[in-house]
Amino acid sequence: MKIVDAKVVVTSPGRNFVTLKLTTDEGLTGLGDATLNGRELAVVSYLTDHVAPLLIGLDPHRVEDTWQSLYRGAYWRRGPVTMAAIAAVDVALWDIKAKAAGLPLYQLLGGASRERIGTYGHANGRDVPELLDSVRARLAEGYPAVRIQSGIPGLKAVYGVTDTDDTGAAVLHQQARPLVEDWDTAAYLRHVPAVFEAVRAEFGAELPLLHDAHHRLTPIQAARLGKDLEPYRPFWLEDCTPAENQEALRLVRRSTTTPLAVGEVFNTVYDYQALITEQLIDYVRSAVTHFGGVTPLRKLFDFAAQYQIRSAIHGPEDISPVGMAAAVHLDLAVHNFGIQEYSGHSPLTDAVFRHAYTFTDGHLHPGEEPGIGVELDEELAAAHPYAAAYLPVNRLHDGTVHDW
Ligand code: KDG
Ligand code: MG
Repeated sequence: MKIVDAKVVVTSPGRNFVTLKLTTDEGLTGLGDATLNGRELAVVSYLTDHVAPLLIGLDPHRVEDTWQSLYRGAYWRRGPVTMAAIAAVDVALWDIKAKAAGLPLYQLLGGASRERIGTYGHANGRDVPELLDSVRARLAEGYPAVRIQSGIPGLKAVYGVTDTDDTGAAVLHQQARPLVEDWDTAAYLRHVPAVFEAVRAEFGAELPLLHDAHHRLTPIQAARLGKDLEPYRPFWLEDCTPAENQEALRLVRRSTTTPLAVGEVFNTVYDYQALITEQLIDYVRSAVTHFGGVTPLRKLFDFAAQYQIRSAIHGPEDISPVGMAAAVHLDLAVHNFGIQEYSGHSPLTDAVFRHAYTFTDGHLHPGEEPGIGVELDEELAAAHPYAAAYLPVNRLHDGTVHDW
């Protein structure tokens, strides 16, 4: 079997998605997600100009070899653009291989290690009463665990709150310039423990509660927050410090027993090396889409498993249903699965990407269709063309740019 066509489809059924579609001489097709939120067209160029021509004529069964040749052959390794492009190829090849075998992808990854996949949903509110309503809504939808994000007194626009709608889904900013949010770490650190206290008082001790600090704190601030949250037993504190500095988590880890999750902006295993071998974290959060695909993410999970660290694949709305499907197959197969982030997609997005995975009672299952189980409606995709959109930037009260 040979690859005869490699096509990149960009569509915006409410937000931008980049999809690679490979076709073989036997008529089999494979899909891969290459969406890099806010920088989509850079990956489109990487794929169309530099990768697609190399794929024509290759045997699609050679998944590992193709991955290695794209990773090592470029010489310029790593980075989100490169790794999103390689991820799309990797997932499309796994999709073809599994279709050729007549099996859902999870069977090729070792088969099911569990019956279904536990998720967490997003609850958010501009203030505590609104957040409590949002938690109630997620529980009514069946979510077994909830990420809580709240507005901060004195701040106008805050991550996870003002950029989300009442279903917890992130709202797209389709505009030529990024939205500006504001930030005050001291106000945040004062407020978050009170938010946890209110949610625990309303929903009890058992509900798993997560929180995302979105890379905004210094190590000592993160240590303070971890300690302050301990009485409320969070499921995890996510991305407490900027991701580039692995050493920061040594200080945080020494100071708190609050479990730590990181990795949504990581691209390779090298970003995790010290974090895993020194057991500084509890969950690895990379997405199939940004980590180079199923092939390296599976290796990461096996590495993490040696240190009792669990998977928690990144799953916001900017991961397309193609990336989500790949994640759900991997979740079902790996032994050290922890939890899957899941917000779902709009009905229009689900129509563009018809998928076999299901979400029932707060749990996902990849379904039994051969491959990853996603079909792209190219006509509908073309009816919703790319629209420039940016993630927000964050500024302190004096105008200084802060991590978003
Ligand atoms: O594109 C940025 C989002 O993927 C990110 O802000 C979502 O932090 C996020 C999460 O945990 O889902
Ligand atoms: Mg996050």
